[in-house]
Amino acid sequence: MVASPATGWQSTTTVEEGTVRWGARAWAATTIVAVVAAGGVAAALRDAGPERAASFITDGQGRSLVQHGFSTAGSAKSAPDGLPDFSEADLDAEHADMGTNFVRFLISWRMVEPSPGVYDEGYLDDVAERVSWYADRGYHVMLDMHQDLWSMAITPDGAHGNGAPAWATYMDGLPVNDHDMWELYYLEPGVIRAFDNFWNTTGEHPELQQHYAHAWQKVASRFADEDAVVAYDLMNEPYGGTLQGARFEAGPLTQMYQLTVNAIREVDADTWACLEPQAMGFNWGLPSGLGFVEDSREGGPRIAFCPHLYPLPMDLGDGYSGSSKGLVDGTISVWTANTLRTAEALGGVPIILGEFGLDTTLPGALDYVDAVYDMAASTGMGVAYWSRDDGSWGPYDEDGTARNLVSVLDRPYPRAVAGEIVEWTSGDGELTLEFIPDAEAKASTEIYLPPDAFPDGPVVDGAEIEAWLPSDGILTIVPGSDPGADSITVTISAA
Ligand code: MNI
Repeated sequence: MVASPATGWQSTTTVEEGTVRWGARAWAATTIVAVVAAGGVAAALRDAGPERAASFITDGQGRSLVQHGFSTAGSAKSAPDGLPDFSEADLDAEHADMGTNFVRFLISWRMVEPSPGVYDEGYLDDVAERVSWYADRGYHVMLDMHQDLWSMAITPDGAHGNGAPAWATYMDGLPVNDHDMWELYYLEPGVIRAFDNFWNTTGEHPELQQHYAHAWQKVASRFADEDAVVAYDLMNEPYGGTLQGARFEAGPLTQMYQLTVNAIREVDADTWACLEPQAMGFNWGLPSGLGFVEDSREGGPRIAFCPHLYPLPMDLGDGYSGSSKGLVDGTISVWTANTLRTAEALGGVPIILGEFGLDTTLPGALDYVDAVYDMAASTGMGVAYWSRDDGSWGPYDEDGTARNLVSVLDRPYPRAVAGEIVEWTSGDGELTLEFIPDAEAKASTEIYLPPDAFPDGPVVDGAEIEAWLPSDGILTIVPGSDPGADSITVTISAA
C-alpha cells in the first residue's frame, strides 16, 4: 500500500452510514506516535530483556536449524485451487541462486474444509506434492494457515480477503465498504463481526473454533509422518475484531491456540506449533499479550513464536531513507526486544520471523533487508521473506529474471548446527559462528556459503573442514580434536 507522503499527517475523522471511520493517515499517524512512545519504554527496559532466542527448532539428527527461505506465496491466497503459482523449476532456481533451506508454505482453511465437516483430500494431495519437492531437496517446510481480512466472502466479488471458507464467515448483515488500502477493510463492521463470531465474542458461534482445530488435525494427520514438515503456523496475522490488546491475545487467541495444539497432538507428536501475535500493532513494534500455551508431548514442548515485522513508515511508501530510516531502525529494535520477551514468556521458545518484506524499488530497500537479516542472525531467528511472488517485492520478475533482492538474500548462513548456537554473524564472503558442540548429534554442522563469493573455497579457523561442495556452496565442519565442553568459535572466509 502506498499513501502520498505529500499530504502530510492531518487528522480527518469522517462519519458515514452511522460508522465512525478514521482517515487512513490519521490512523497511521496515531499509530506511529504510539510506536515511538513504546520505543522509549522498550529502550528503558532493554537491559532486562533477553538478548537472543533461548532455543532452536532441531532436526532428526539433533542439530539446531536456521531457517532461510520465503513465504510461498501470496498467489495462493485467491487461487481457485489454493496453490501458489510456483513450480519445481522455480524451487530449483531459488535453491541455486540463494541457497534457501526453508519455506513457509501457504495453505487455507477454505480449501481444507470446503463445507462443514467435509475435508478435501485432493487439495491435501496437491499440497503434499509441493511438500515432496522441498523434501527431495533437503528443505524444511512450515505450513501456514493463511488468512487476511478473514475470508474471500467479505465482499461479493471475492476481491479482498482470503483464508476462511464462506460457510464460516458470519457478518450478520453488517456492511463492508470499499477502500483503496487493503488494510482498512479490517475496520469494516462486517469484517469485524466475522472475526467476533470466530472468536465467539458474540456468543453465537462456539462451533467455528472447533472446526478450525479439527481442520488443523486433518492437516497434521496427513503430514505427521513427513519429516520435511517441521512446523505448523497456526494462524496468519490473527485479528481480534472488537477485542483488542491483551484482552484478545491473552483471551480467545491463546485459547484457540491451546485448542488447536491439543487437536494436533492427538495425531502428530513431533511437529512444532508456531504461534503468531495479533498482527495489527505487533508488526509495527507494539508488545504482545499472548498467553502461555501448553504442549504435553513427551520429550518437552514444541511451541515456537513466529511474528511478522512491517515497520509502519515503510508501509506508507517511504522506504528506508531520510527521516523514515530512523523510525524504521527504532521500530526494528523495539520489535526485536518485544519478540525476544514474548518468546521467553512462552517458555524460551524458538523464533522464526515468519514475514518481513517490502517493495524493493523503494529507496534504501536492500539496506533494510540487510539490517533485518543481521538482526535475525545475531538474535537467533529464522527468516521467511515475504514473499516468493514475482515482481517488485520478490526475488524474480515475471519473466524469471533475478531482481536486486537475490544478491542480498544470497548470504552465508549456518543451515544446521551440531550443537547449541550461541551467536552467528555473516557478511560478504565471511561467517562467524559460536556454538556449543553436542557430541550426541548424529550429523555434522552444515554451512551455506554463496559459491560466487568463495570461488577458491573457504578457509576455516576454529574447526576442521569435513567437506566442501562448491556446486551447492555447502560446507560441512567438525570440531577440532579437543573441543572441550565450552563453546567454540568458527570463522570462515574466502580463500
Ligand atoms: O501490514 C499488515 C497488516 C496491516 C494492518 C492490519 N490490520 C489493520 C489488522 C493487519 C496486517 N500485514 C502485512 C503483510 N501480511 C500479508 C500476508 O500475511 C501481506 O500481504 C502483507 O503485506
